[in-house]
Amino acid sequence: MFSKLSKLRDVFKKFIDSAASLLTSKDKLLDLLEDLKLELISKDVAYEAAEDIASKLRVLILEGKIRDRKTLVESLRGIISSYFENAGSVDLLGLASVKKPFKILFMGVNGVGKTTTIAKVAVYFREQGLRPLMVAADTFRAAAQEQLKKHSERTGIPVFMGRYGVDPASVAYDAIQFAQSRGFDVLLVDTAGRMHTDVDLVNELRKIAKVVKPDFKLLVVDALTGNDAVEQARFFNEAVGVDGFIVTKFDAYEEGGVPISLVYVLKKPVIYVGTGQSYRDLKPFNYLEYLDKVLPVEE
Ligand SMILES: Nc1nc2c(ncn2[C@@H]2O[C@H](COP(=O)(O)OP(=O)(O)O)[C@@H](O)[C@H]2O)c(=O)[nH]1
Ligand SMILES: [Mg+2]
Repeated sequence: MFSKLSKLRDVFKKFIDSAASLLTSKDKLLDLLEDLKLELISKDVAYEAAEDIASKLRVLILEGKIRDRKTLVESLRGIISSYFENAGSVDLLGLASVKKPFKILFMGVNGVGKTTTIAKVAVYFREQGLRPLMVAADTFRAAAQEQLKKHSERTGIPVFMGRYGVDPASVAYDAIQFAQSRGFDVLLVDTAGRMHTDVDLVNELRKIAKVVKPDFKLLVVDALTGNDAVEQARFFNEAVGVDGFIVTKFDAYEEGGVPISLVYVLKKPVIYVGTGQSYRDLKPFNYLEYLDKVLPVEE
């Protein structure tokens, strides 16, 4: 699932190598922590998360719990694992299979890969036996409608279109009636990713959320935007709430820290990652696999 992420891995490796040669001196070990913190931040680990990792390690060092390389790696893995565990996990397919129609609101800034991701999720759900309907509720840009229509033509997954400039909440409302009468299992609602102002965007999203009453609010972020992904997460979370994330462009992502930042700061799980431009390039996110890549137990 994770071919890249090499820069975060290098940071951890360098830290572990240095620390392993200084285990007899608590002071020297403690000195490494400030450097680790800064290096983590430079690899997209949010400041608060990097600080927490360093301070938890500090306690373990002072308590004499870091005895060898193995306990060091395990401690680090334990600290970061706890962030993912605290964020919980979501079986979106399972949820979508029991409630009909299951309504998912897709949110995200333009360009992150939101519309492509909707098509990927729709294809995945169809493969699992569900009937998805994509809803083009971004009526702010004419191109957004066209984009979803194109994905519909290529995948054969139906799309409910709103006219350009029409109230997106009314498009979403009509789409729900349509889905109910035609027996669709899942509604995947595309929303605007930018408007004249942030206030306009927040008001529009709130209005859509009020009408749609989504069963799940998914935020799509682009790994390559690094710390901005977390800022976007805060923004959408404050505006309408976020239940989970999809992180796109993982196939090209070297820095590596975005998943840690999202789960630490927002305490909501990463559900899927985008791993390419084709419809099949969507993978369930497994944090243990992610940790195996950035912080392997065996060196
Ligand atoms: N490499 C890669 N490209 C992606 C991924 N997801 C989306 N893209 C590309 O990102 C670009 C923007 O995607 P789009 O769905 O139009 O973004 P939107 O503006 O958020 O709706 C397109 O060229 C997509 O093919 C991914 O997981 N990996
Ligand atoms: Mg789009």
